[in-house]
Amino acid sequence: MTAPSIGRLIYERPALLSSKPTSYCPGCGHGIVHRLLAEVLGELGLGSRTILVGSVGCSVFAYDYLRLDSVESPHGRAAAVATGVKRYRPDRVVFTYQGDGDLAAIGTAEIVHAAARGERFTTIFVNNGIYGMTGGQMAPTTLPGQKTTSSPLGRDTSVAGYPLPVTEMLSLLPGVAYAARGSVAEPGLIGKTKAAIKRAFEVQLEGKGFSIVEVLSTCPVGWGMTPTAAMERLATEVTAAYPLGTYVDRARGIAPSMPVPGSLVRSVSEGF
Ligand SMILES: Cc1ncc(C[n+]2csc(CCOP(=O)(O)OP(=O)(O)O)c2C)c(N)n1
Repeated sequence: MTAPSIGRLIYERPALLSSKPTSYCPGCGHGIVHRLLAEVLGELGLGSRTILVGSVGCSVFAYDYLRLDSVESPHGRAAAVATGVKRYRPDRVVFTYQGDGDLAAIGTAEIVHAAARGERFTTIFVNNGIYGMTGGQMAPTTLPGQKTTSSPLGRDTSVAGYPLPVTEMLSLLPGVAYAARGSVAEPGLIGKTKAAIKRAFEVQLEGKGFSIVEVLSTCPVGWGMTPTAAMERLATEVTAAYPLGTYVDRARGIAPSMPVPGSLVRSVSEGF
């Protein structure tokens, strides 16, 4: 642990967070999420038995920043790799760390089917609404009207469709034991996001099924904003489109308010 003092603030680096400077831009949320993971896994005493399954995107070097065993996966395939790792080593705690381009575009099939199978790993899904690493192109999560390098006039839903609400969609699947959406927009929300990440790992330890925490995050460079303006946009416009909270925690009796597929079939047939 190091403890440099910044005025009255004491910054203690969690043991699972490396001292290596990251490649992240000023105002990017990946560093905050890394720190939350290091804190949670340290507090749960899981550092020595956790395997990070990395992905492709700005967080591709996460294995350098988190002091964990790790496996790197091809773009979008983290859920498939994690499936293999967890099935081979069920004694290990396994999680994927994926951006929205990785998880919600090229990796949609992998994440949906891993969740449907109820694979017993955890996914940390960092949604900054854009392809950050490759220069800020439109992602499936980009908001309607949002300008990106591949939608310079703003996302036109008549051409590019509507954003994918990944956490809402996955929460309908019975294999999903826990699904929540948090944010890095301000300290109180970061604390709640940390609690959600902790709960997701607890659910994995209990062997309940798949668990996911989506974390709404920023990409000031890709959004063409200052870090401060990006945080404000995250707290307002982005959060309005992607509501925060626990969508499913089946062990605690929190289930989706929308009918799950089985009950939908029943209620439709009963209704007619
Ligand atoms: C098979 C393949 N296709 C495309 C790419 C190019 N590529 C690298 S990162 C990336 C997007 C990553 O965006 P996201 O997952 O949202 O993460 P971020 O960089 O925003 O954190 C793409 C398309 C690649 N590396 N491999």
